[in-house]
Amino acid sequence: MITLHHLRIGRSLFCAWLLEELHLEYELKEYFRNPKTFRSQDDLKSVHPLGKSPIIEDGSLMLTESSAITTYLMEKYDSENEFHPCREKINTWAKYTQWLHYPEGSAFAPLLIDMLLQRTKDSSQRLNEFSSGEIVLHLNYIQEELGNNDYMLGNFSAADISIAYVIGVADTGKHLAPYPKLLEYLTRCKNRAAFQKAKLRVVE
Ligand SMILES: N[C@@H](CCC(=O)N[C@@H](CS)C(=O)NCC(=O)O)C(=O)O
Repeated sequence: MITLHHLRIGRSLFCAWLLEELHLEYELKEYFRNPKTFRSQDDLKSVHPLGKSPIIEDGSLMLTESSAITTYLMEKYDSENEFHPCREKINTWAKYTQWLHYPEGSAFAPLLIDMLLQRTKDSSQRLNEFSSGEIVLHLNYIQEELGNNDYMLGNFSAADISIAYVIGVADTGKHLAPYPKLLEYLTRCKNRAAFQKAKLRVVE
């Protein structure tokens, strides 16, 4: 059975969401952040040297990085291509891959900087200018690309789990007011039965 190592609060909820979409059974192991630093603690670091979640174990495999975990789960458990396009449809597959990696690779960094600035009440002008400009750039891009579709590729795919995570972070940072379509998208994603199931089990 798969084990999901979940640091409260964090993005491993989104990994649980994918496991629920796939109807996979999983054992959940929970960890808590240091209340002062908000970082992970020795218990998670004893599982993996980075001490960052999500981490999954599946048999002898231990895997980190949300997008790599998604790719692995798709390869192993989505043989009917319900949640990811097959590689023969190379252009659709390439766009799927872009949306899968874009949140961690590009869109999350300015949101993280902004989160840290808000949390520490730091007012570094340079960081503020960088993060606010980049956040607008990325949110405009995602909303534009979503267009009138329900999901990034039209139908729901595992890449939506990556995008919904980053849109959720933008929502927490109070950046979504000018982006009604992204707010609707986030609600649509979170209303999925599998997300609701994951949320009941994986406490944020
Ligand atoms: N790029 C990694 C990021 C993992 C990560 O930073 N996870 C956060 C939780 S959302 C974490 O474990 N933070 C604890 C720490 O860095 O001390 C991924 O996509 O899985």
